[in-house]
Amino acid sequence: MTHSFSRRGFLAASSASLLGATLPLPGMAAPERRSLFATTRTLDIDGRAATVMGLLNASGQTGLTFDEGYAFSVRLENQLGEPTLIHWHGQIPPNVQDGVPDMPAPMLRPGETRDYDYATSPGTHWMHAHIPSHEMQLLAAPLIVRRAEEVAEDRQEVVMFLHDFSFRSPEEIFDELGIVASGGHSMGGMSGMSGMMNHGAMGHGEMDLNDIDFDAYLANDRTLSDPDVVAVEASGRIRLRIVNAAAATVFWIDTGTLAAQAVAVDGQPIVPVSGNRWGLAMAQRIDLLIDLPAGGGAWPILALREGAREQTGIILATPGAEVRKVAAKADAAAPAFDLNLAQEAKFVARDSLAPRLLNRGYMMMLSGAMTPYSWSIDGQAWPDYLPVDCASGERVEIMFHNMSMMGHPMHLHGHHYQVVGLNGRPLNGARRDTVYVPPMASVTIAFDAGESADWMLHCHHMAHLQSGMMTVLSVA
Ligand SMILES: [Cu+2]
Repeated sequence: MTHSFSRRGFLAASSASLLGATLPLPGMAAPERRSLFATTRTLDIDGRAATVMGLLNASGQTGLTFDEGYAFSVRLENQLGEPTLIHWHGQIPPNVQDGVPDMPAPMLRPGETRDYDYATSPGTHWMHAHIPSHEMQLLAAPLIVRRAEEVAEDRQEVVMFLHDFSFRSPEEIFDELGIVASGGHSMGGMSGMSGMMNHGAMGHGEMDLNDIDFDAYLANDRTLSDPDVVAVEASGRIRLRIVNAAAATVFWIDTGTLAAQAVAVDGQPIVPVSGNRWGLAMAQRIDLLIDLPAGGGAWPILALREGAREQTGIILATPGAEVRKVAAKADAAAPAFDLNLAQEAKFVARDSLAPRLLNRGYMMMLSGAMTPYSWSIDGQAWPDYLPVDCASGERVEIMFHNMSMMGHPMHLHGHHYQVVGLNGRPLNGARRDTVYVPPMASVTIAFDAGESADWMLHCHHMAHLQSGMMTVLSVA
């Protein structure tokens, strides 16, 4: 049974009238409504001006930060010259506020505003357009909800927000890859592509790491030619919140001589793990605790492009410390990320799902290849899909079985699932919303199905998403 989405989404849009209502949220402090603007801004990319999109708050800064217990009470205004919509990645709003175009709410027209009200979900999260071409133009920003214990702890909060950037338009990049032009910006606008997809093509041959070459890799909107230098104190205690907001780049986070403790992934606490190098796939987050040495100094925190020499990063520096220039290319290529799932196997949830009987189990095949450029789930490419059906409250397991030679970060909306299996071996893994499934491997997730609605389930590689690598968790 194959569903085509477009008509259904159009009809469902009428429920968007619910969005205007401002309802009190039980147990949440009522804050002032915050403003958030989808707008354009200008970045300096190694001396060359670039006009990109962005999400700015009322102070003109990028992103939003809340303390736990405060509602997400936000008025979003579209200041762009075209329709857009923002998804609150890692949050669990009512489905009508989830921010996927026409699922069910329509996009915001230029100049239009919309109010959002829901209970925040704590952790390091982010927000971005659920429209690949917009996300690739950097329409994304941090969305941080500080846990009560984090507000109380004596730690300096530092955010590191990673992007890949190209002076080429997303449309040019999609053309180069051979993705058929969508002719529209909404997911619904992708209709018409599916008939041309090579359903279920199996990957073969060499592993593919990077299918798009970008012009720059950014940390907090800067390259290493003029990096973000964060003022810290000697003996300072840091909570570093890192978000991989790149469209199609897996990074290795390298803290160099500084030892770090990973304490959360995708905003969800884990049993602390020590180390100085951490892989981060697209849309994933990691919280690192770093205790600086007693003497002053400057410490680069780098993000190395997987399988390549390019790098970006920020510098932590005490007052007056000499900040040495870091090259934009490393001497040697960084390795591939987590082919054997060794990193994922280290992560154990602090708050595991309660054990209970499984109501539904699914195996989901991820397939596709570079030539022709085509990626699919269970042999379908959006707007064709085979939904994962379940009922609200049921315990569901999904095994992502990657039959392709490329890794896929798989994101489920509206849920914080737990990783419970790696290549068929059970584990009490991390809570997440985005898990990396390496080539020819399998990862199993479990969750209790949430609100009765259609929730997106897709690969967070923007070109894979654009080519249709998306399906729906349909909760009855
Ligand atoms: Cu993918």
